Amino acid sequence: MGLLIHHLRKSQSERIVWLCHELSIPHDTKLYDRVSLAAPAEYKALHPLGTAPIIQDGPVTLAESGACIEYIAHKHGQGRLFLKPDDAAYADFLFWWHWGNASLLPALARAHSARLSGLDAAHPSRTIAETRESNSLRILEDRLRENTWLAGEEFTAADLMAVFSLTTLRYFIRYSLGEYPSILEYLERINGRKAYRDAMRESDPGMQLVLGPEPPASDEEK
Ligand SMILES: N[C@@H](CCC(=O)N[C@@H](CS)C(=O)NCC(=O)O)C(=O)O
Repeated sequence: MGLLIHHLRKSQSERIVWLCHELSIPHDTKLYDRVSLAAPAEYKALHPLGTAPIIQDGPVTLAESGACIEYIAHKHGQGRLFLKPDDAAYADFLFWWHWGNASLLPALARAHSARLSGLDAAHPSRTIAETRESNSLRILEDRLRENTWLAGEEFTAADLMAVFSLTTLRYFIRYSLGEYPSILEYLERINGRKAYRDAMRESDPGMQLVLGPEPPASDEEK
């Protein structure tokens, strides 16, 4: 069996389909619908973590975005999209590569949960969460004002990791990017990549891409 991407619709596993398009890596994609926002039982049975993405490659079954991206890029893509230690932008690359899933997404999710839970706007748990959320978007805006891609001049896995939180995630966590012109220009550059558009068509056929300042009107909540 070759590389199989189990894609939960409108989820982080879109990153894996996008990676394969960027690197022209042959793959199959199996699509799953959410059940009350969660992954269906069939999906959860694939791996103890039970969250998207999950990939299979011969005897290997792997979950967790970072692990799946590193595995595919190094095993099937000659390490492309990962800068090497002798690259001048190596430290920047490492920071932004980890930041996307270790800081940005948790900051957005935590602030969203604090608001959903009805916590008073002045409650420390909410103010801390919302400060991290706005700080995350602010440092991203500052970075992209001066740089084409997150690591600098070169599109890398760091971009691949960050974009979901700025786009499809906004079907569930509806926040505005209206105050962040450099992030919006960056999303235009992302949409200029054929691999991105092809991957989105493959992973979520018919889905409206979320690239503008305002999130889609939707009933979905996470
Ligand atoms: N840190 C994990 C998070 C994965 C995750 O939370 N995926 C969401 C989709 S965006 C999911 O599977 N949600 C459905 C569920 O939890 O049942 C990763 O990056 O792979």
